[in-house]
Amino acid sequence: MTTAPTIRSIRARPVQVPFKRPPLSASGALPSAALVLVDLETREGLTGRSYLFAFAPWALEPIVGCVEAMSDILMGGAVAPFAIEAKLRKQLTLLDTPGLVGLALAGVDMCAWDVLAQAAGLPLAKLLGGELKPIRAYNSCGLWIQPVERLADEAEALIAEGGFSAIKLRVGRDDPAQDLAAVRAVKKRVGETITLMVDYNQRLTVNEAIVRGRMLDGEGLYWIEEPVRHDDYAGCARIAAELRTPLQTGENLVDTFELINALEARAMDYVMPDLQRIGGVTGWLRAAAITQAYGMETSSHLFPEYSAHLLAVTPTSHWLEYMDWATAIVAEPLQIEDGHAVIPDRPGSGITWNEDAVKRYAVK
Ligand code: SMN
Ligand code: MG
Repeated sequence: MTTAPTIRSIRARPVQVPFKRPPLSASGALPSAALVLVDLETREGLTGRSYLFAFAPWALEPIVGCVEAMSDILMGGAVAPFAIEAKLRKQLTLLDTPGLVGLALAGVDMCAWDVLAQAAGLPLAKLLGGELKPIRAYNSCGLWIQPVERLADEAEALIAEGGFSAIKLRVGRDDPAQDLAAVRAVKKRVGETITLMVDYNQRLTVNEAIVRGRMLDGEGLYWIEEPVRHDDYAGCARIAAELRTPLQTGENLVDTFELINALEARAMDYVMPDLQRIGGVTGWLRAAAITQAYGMETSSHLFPEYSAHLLAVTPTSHWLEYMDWATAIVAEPLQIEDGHAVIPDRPGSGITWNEDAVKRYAVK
């Protein structure tokens, strides 16, 4: 019998990476990609790697603190994700795990699975029982809120970046007519063969979402994402029932308990769990089993490097959200070919750091 690798330490490093196209959603701007790089080192010399998205620079240090506390709890224990999760949840019961603590937990979980896949000499997708098939992706790295005249050129550029057949446009401008003009400008340039999603980033009220959704219903959109508060499941259900365009939500669902609540409320037509909110690889696997049981098409949110592996073992796999936010700091960025993510044929997640870039973008 072989023994599981043993945790020596877990390190967390904050970085602020510049965006190629700085995000401006209907719910605000992001100045830089505030990421926490997590390294789980084992006594056997393996290193599992993941990163977390802190949204705001001020959230970096608290997340680093959470990971460091978890390192103290887990040091000397086995790299066994389910056991790690049980141990952390037991110790954190009184604090509870949603929020920043939950992000740290997910980051540690991803590292643990990375180590297991490396120890087995297999890409994570294969360790989980999948194969290295191309994963259908949409390019989400642009089309932020900006003057309508600029959108068509950017849409074309986004498609050309990896032969994408799908792109996502951000909407939720003060003037609904400008959103309609944005959709039409992009559609006119890219044509009907390109799949176009839109994302409101929770900007609207339920009644606004129904009115604005009806306005866009005839425009051939593939989905309308997060029109209202993500946790207003009853409101989302009303919107989904009123609109012909499918409603997409899920990036803010914390843990599989909330996922079930949302699914039971018929709060969406498609779902897109976020790896760091759903509980890392372990949480994703549970979520994928649940969304399969609900017959719900399942897309990813951010973290394309891990999501590509996971969509390969997701029975109702739908679309991978391609985001290039970690591209500058990983040594071998995720490749996109013909609009599909290429799962790297290397042991583990495939993430290693470009240490020069990490140094350059380190937050002191
Ligand atoms: C999004 C995610 C993270 C930051 C800004 C915007 C957006 C998406 O909701 O789905 O990509
Ligand atoms: Mg979104």
